[in-house]
Amino acid sequence: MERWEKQKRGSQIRWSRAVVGLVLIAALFMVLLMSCSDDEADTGEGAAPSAVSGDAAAIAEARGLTPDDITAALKTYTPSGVHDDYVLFGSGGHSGQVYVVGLPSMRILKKIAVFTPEPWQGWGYGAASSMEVLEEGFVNGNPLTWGDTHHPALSETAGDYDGEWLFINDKANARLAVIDLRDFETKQIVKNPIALNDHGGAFVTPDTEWVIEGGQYAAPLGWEYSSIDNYAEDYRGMVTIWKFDREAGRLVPEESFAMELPPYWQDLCDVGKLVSAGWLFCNSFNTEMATGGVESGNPPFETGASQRDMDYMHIINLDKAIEVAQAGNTFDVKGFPVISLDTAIEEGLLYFAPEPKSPHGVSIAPGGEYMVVSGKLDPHTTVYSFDKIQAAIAAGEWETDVYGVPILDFDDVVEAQVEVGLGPLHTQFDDKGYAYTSLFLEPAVARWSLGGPYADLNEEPDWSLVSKIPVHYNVGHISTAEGDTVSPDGKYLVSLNKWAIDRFLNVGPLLPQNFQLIDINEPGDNLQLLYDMPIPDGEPHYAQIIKADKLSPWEVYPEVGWDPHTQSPSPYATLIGEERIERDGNNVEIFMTAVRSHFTPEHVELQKGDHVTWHITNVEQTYDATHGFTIPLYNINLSIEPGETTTFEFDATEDGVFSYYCTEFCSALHLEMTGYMFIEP
Ligand code: RUQ
Ligand code: CUA
Repeated sequence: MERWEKQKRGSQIRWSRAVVGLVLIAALFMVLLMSCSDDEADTGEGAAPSAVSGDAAAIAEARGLTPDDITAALKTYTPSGVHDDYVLFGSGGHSGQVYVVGLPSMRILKKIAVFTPEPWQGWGYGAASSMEVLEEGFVNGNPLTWGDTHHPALSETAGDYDGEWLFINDKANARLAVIDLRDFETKQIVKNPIALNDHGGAFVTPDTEWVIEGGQYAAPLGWEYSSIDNYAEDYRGMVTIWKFDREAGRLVPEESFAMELPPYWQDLCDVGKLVSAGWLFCNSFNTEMATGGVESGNPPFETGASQRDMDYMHIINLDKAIEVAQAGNTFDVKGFPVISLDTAIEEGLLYFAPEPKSPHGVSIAPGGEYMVVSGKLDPHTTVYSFDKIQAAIAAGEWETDVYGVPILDFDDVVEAQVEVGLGPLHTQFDDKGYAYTSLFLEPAVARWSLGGPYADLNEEPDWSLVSKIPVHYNVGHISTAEGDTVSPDGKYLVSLNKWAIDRFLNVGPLLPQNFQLIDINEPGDNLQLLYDMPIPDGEPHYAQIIKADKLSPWEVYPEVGWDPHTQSPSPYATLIGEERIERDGNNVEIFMTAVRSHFTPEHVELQKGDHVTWHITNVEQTYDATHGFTIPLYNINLSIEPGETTTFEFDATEDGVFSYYCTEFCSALHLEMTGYMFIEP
C-alpha cells in the first residue's frame, strides 16, 4: 500500500518535472531547428520550411501531446538512415513466421518465412530449397503449411546471445525450425518423432549444443491410439533434447533423444546457466490428470486441471540424461530413443518441486541461481534456489508421486515468494537486479527486486514489489533486452499483449495484437511506456531482443552461384555466357541467368509432358539487387537474391504461351525483364 502511495506521489513529482522538461525540450527544438536552417542556407539546398513549423511546442499543443508523450517520442524516434540499437526476434504466432523488429523505433524489418509459404521470399512457391525444408516438416506425407510459433531462441555462446542462429517451435504440430542469421532464412524443420504438439521449446543450452523441446498435452508416445480411460497408464508427457551441430547448422535427429515424463502437461522450460548449467527446468499443470469430457458430465478441463494447490516443477539433470542416452539406456518410439520414466527415476534424472496453482513458465535468473515460477491463479511469484534444490536432492528424503518421481519438500527449496499481483505469468530480468513479471489479469508488468541488496534499494536482501506499469491489454510474455542471457542489458522491455481493444483505429472484430515498448532504464518507480506497435498476426507469444551489433548478416551471397540451403557454391551455378537448355528425352534442364534487366534465355521451348528442371543464377553482387521470377498458372514465384542460384522443377502439364517475368522492381527497365515459355501441345 505504502509503496503504491509512494508511487502515486512519485508520478506527481514526475509530472511537474516533465512540464519543466517540456519547456526545455521545446527550447532545444527551437535551437536545433534554427541551426538546421543555417546549415541549409550554407549548403544552398532548398529548405523545407513547411515541414518544420519552427515551433515544437505549438506542434505538441496542436496534437495534444503531454510531456510524457514528448519524452517517449524523443526516446523512440529514429531518423531516416539511422539504425536501431536492438533487434527483436518475435514469434509470428499463427502466421508460422518470425518477426524482426528494430528497437527503439519498433519498425518491422522483416518477417522470416518459416513454417508457412511466403510468396515475396519465394518460400514454398517452387524454389527447391524452400520446398525441401517445408517438406521436412510434413507428417506421414500430410502437408502442413502453417505453424503456431511460440518461443524463439537465439543461439548462445557462454550464455550470451551470439547472433548466429535462431530456433523456434511450432506448438500445433511439435516441430522445431532452424534459422541461419547470416541470411535470415530457415534451413531446417524437424518434426518431433514422438509427440503431436509441444510447448516448452525452443530453449538452448549455454553453448547451444542442445535445443530443448518440451511437450504440452499428454498423449501416448508416438501418438498411438489408446482410449482416454487408459490415461494414467498409456498417456505420457515428454521433453525432447535435440543435438545441434553448429558447423552444419542443423539439428541432428540421430544424436537426439527424449525423456518420458508422467502425463502431466509440461508447459514451458528453461535451461540452467552458470551455477545451474547442466540442468533443465520445466513447469507443468494438470497434475490432477483431468481427462475432460464435459459433454458426459465430467468437470471441464479448466476446473479439472486446477483443483490441486500445487503442480510440479520438473527438475531434470540434463548432463546426466545425456550420458544415459549416449550409453544407450533408452527404448525406441518410432525409432527414436527415449529414456523411460523408470530409468529417469533410477538414475536420478528427474525430481519434482511443488509449484503453486496452475503455473505458467519457469524463468532462470541471469546468474542461474534462481528459478522463478508464477501460478496463474496465485498472486505470488515463487523463487526456488538452485543450491537448496541440490541440497534437498543430496539429502535424499522425499515423498514420491504415483509414478515414483521424487517430490522435494516445498519449504526446503523455496528461497522467497513475492506478491506481485493478479495472474502472474512470465518473468524477465535486467542489469539492475530487478525481475519483471507479466500480470495477465491486471493487466500490468510488475518490477520486483530479485533478492538484492542493490545500490538503489535497501541494504537488506530484498524480495519485494518495486513498481508496476499498466499495459494494454492481457499481457502474455514480456521480453527484456538480452533478457535470457547471463548478462541482460535492461534498457527496454517489450510487453506482448494479446488484446489491443482501444489502442488503434477499429479494423473490424479481429484486432491486431499490441507490442508495447517500455523504458526500464531508470531504477525504482520510473517505468515509462514509450510506444504501441500493432502486430497484424495472432498470436505472437514470445520474443528475444539482441544487441544489433551482435548480428552481422551478409549483404549479398559470398559468391555468384550460391546455394543458400547448403550455404555453399551450387553445382548449378550459371555465369554469363554459360546459359543453356539441355534436353534428354522428356527431361529438360534450363540454366538461366538474371541480371538487370534481362533473363537469359528469353525464349524457352518445351513440349507438353516434359519434366522441367530450371536453375536461375542472379549474377549480381550489388546490395539489394534482388530479382523475382514467376511463371503464371504453375504457381511458381521465386526470390533470387544477389549471388543466389535457385532451382525449381515442374511437369509441363498445361500447353500454351506463358510469359515469365521478374517480380521485383529492380531497375528502370524492370518491366522489360521478361521472357516467353512456349509449351507445344
Ligand atoms: S506461452 S503467454 Cu510461452 Cu506459449 Cu505464455
Ligand atoms: Cu529484375 Cu525486375
